Amino acid sequence: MMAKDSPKGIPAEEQVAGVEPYDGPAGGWGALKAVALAVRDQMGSSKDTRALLKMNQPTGFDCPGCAWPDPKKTSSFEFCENGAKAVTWEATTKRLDTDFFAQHSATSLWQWSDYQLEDAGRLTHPLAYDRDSDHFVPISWDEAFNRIGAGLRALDDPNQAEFYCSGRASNEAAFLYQLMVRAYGTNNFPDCSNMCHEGTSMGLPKSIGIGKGTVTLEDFDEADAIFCIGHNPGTNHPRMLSTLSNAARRGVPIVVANPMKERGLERFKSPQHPTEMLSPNSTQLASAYHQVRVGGDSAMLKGIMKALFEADAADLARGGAGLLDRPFIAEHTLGIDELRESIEALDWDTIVARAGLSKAAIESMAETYSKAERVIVCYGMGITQHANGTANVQELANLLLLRGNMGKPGAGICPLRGHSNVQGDRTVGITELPSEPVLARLDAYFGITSPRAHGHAAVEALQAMREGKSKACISLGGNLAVAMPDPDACFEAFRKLELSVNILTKFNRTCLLLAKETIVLPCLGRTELDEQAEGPQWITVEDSMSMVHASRGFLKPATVDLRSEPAIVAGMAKAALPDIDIPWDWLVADYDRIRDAIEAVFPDFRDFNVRVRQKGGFRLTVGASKRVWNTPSGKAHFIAHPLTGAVNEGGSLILTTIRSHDQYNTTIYGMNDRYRGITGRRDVIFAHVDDLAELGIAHGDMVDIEGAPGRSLTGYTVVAHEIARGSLAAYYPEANCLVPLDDHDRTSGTPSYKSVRVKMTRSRLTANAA
Ligand SMILES: Nc1nc2c(c(=O)[nH]1)N[C@H]1C(S)=C(S)[C@@H](COP(=O)(O)OP(=O)(O)OC[C@H]3O[C@@H](n4cnc5c(=O)[nH]c(N)nc54)[C@H](O)[C@@H]3O)O[C@H]1N2
Ligand SMILES: Nc1nc2c(c(=O)[nH]1)N[C@H]1C(S)=C(S)[C@@H](COP(=O)(O)OP(=O)(O)OC[C@H]3O[C@@H](n4cnc5c(=O)[nH]c(N)nc54)[C@H](O)[C@@H]3O)O[C@H]1N2
Ligand SMILES: [Mo]
Repeated sequence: MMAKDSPKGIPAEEQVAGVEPYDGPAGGWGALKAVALAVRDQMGSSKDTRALLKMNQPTGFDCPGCAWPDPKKTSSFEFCENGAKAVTWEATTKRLDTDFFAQHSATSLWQWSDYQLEDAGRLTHPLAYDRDSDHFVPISWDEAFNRIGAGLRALDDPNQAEFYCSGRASNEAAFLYQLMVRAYGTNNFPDCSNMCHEGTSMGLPKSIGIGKGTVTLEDFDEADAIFCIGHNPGTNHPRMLSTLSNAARRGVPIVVANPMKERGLERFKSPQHPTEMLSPNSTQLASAYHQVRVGGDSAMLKGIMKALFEADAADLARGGAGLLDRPFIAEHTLGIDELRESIEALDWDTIVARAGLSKAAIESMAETYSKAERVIVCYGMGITQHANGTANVQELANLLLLRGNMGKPGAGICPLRGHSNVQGDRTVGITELPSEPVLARLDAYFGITSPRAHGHAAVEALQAMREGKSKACISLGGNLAVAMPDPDACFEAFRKLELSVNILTKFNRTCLLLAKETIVLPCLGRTELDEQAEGPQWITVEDSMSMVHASRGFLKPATVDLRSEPAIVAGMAKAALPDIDIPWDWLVADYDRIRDAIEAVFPDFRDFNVRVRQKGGFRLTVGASKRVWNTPSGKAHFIAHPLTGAVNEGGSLILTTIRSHDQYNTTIYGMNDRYRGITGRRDVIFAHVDDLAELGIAHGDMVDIEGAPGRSLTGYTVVAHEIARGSLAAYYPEANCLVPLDDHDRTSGTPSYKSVRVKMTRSRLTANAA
């Protein structure tokens, strides 16, 4: 059948199924429509749609979508399409009841896609895999806990168990979890931060004495330049677009560095803004958009600093005061000379080639930077998920320190965290590298002896499981096997286990990697009312800006049989540790008691139960925000790095893996990626039109992508896109098969999800498809 010309005038012969450029702004009516559809599909006419109105309100629940903070001043509903999707998919009326598992065998469910599994609905009962029938069968909570306890007690050594934590868990659940795990005897805490902002957690303490961002939301009102590097807020932190558009309206330059043109960084029509919604207008966001090559950030940042040093020298030569903040550097920092020497040693040709940006473009970034008195640098996975992720983060700190853009209003560093409480989980003890003072206080409060040896982060955990050294894996949330790189290695690792336990709201593919004993425990989500022995409870979370606040679910739980995460941890702990005298039930009966314990172990939570009851909560101490540098020297450090980052060699392209607009990590809500013009499919590769021409490949052709030996993606459709030369992009988790488990940042352990060296050729499947 002949395709008709599209409404955008693309001739029929050039049309590619499911690919059509998107001309609109981010947000706008498209966002409202997407929410309406999600509500209809997931919640029908349920009255629980009122949940959407209580998201991020002082008396409501914290949005499970992302860790962007809430504007304290607004009492009105802050609309966010992807937050709304996260809520509707949790508050769905669909259920995975016992009939579902009676109907579908584990083997048949393995054929389901992530989208189909997620769409099937909420878990309702504790389940265990029954090998004889190949079905998951319902079991009682007591039975589940007994089996888990027996499995953990059967191991020769507590270090044979891995305890994963995803960033959805509340402070209370995570704290109780680390208590159980340390009382059991290990520091094996692979956590989703290991795949995400570990470069921040490991890199920033060396630079500025804390592994967290230094800015607050109010700082954005005072900034006079904002840099957005390697993050896609239109999809992943949509509430940030309100902040960015307020800044843009004030005339603040917003400088973007991203290999892909992302609509959410270009234009925004705010659903909060009735006049904007009703007019053809939208707010222009980026004032300058630099399509840095994938993996080219190290070169770009060094280039900006080189241009700054050169302009500084020129200014001094003219008799000016220079462009560096010399009093700040003298009083607060160490290492400037080494940094300067390392940057002066680099030549511009190398910088330009490696960054994929012209010298003029890099100089213009330096000029915007040096003209502003107060600069915020925001960044995400485009910076951290590389073999040089930690170095990248430290280069951002170098750049900010050169002009004293740390610890003053309107300036600082802003890592965009992923999961809504990933930062909090770390704060309350989910780490494989605990500090001695923390362990000493934990031991004193609970009368236990925590292990001192360092444990496993995510890559190490999977390697230990694969080698048979670790035999049990318990996951508090998440979809570890699917989120990790290298499914061949990671799936095999899970299938070797003696015991695999997943505590989840929804069933996912990690549950289907069948261990000797495989148990799935259904838990309450953020939106739901949590009733414990002494009444309804609420939890706390910490956002990207170190604000700790309360979150109160109020919807009727999906079924009566669900338990809260703290209650599940307590149930496992009692079964696994019968001889340890911790009053688990008493702690869970009233979460204030867990918060008191958090305060005892982490003194920064002083008066926790009082302060968190104040509207908006409180901010944890961030020394660097006040120019207090908690480094061994008491100063902030410039850290000189060699030029790093993936290089296109021998005709290779560098592939980055990204999120579509219709997914939450491994949770696929739908097959569209509206702002990138993709509808109904995910099997696409984005490429630059000139790279395609060089390879003799046309837009819409079917291609194969070859990575390291034995790693390939076949039969993908290539889409000409506004992406940097030499760079490709594909969706995660499908493209994880191209990322070797061993290819990670040696400092942070973060997999190189965003710089995979590949070759692209016309597909060998083409003949069959035609
Ligand atoms: N709706 C929704 N919200 C989410 C999530 C979700 O999946 N869906 N996930 C949550 C989580 S856990 C996280 S960590 C965050 C992730 O939020 P982001 O950090 O925004 O995550 P990504 O989509 O992986 O990629 C970000 C951007 O990096 C760019 N990029 C890729 N490679 C490079 C590079 O080499 N250099 C530079 N400068 N840029 C590059 C991509 O083009 C993309 O625009 O979002 C959180 N919020
Ligand atoms: N190639 C590639 N791989 C990546 C990335 C990438 O950019 N590229 N990003 C990485 C990043 S940044 C991250 S953070 C990881 C994500 O890794 P994970 O956090 O492990 O994965 P999610 O997909 O967020 O987890 C989804 C599951 O969480 C469960 N869940 C949802 N809500 C709750 C809750 O309230 N409680 C509990 N207990 N469970 C709940 C649901 O059952 C769902 O199946 O993926 C990483 N993997
Ligand atoms: Mo993340």
